[in-house]
Amino acid sequence: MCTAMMQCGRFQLDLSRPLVMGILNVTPDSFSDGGRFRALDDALAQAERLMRDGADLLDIGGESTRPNAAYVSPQEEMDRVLPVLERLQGAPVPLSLDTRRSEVMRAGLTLGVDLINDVSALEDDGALALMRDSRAGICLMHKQGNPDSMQQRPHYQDVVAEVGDYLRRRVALCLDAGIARERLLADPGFGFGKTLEHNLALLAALPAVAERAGVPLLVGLSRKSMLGAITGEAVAEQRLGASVAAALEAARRGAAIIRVHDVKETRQALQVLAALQQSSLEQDSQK
Ligand code: 7PJ
Repeated sequence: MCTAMMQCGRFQLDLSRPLVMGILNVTPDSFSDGGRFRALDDALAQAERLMRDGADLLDIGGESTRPNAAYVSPQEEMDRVLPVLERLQGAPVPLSLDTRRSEVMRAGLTLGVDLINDVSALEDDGALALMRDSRAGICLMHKQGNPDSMQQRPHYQDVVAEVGDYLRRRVALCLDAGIARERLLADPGFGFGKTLEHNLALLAALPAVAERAGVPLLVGLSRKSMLGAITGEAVAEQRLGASVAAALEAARRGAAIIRVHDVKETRQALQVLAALQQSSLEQDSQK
């Protein structure tokens, strides 16, 4: 468990229990004549649903960073996410923007996003300075290679040490730039240049990763192909059970924020875990 508070734009987040971040992918609906308007309406409806289901944060992304994903230009990325952010301004939960491009970050910050979730850990030119001058939270994620090729030959001597040390270096860079530690999250980046064995080693050793990073962890395991590899389920949308199990194990190993597609189901699982942990504590104190 994590005792920290986190500064996240308009919000101070209490990380003493794991929070659920709902994923909102904004991609154009190519089958509809409605085009962008239809995509915007769909995204807003999905945001409403995630919040109704109990999402503690929303993570809005317009560029797929999945393995082998097609290239999306920065302008296209902005055309997708900015109208959604504009309409969600003032939302009752923190709005996170999933982007690795500083120009997209800049536009998002202008619209008041509370968190920048960067799978490149602020490696893009200008990203660090931009974040220094804002009050948004930052998630620094590890990846090996780039999404177009990262799953070809992932290689590590000691995946837990290397990922943990990378995160520690990115945290140090932020601290040196004058960014408060309370604004930072780190993420081992499940599936980003990692084999199944690497992913499992990282999940099993999550407390060691957090220890090295020195800030609370955000983890994303929802529907990922590692869960397909374990279960044999080829269809991502059919990996709900595996996703909930993975989320629960991440929470048990101290993850502060869990990034998921299925908010309602994940929350239920976390509520059961919390009730059990509470009961264990009470039994221990009666001994
Ligand atoms: C992650 C992410 C993740 C963070 C994606 C997918 C691929 N951001 N963005 N962590 N994954 N922080 O959801 O399958 O694991 S996109």
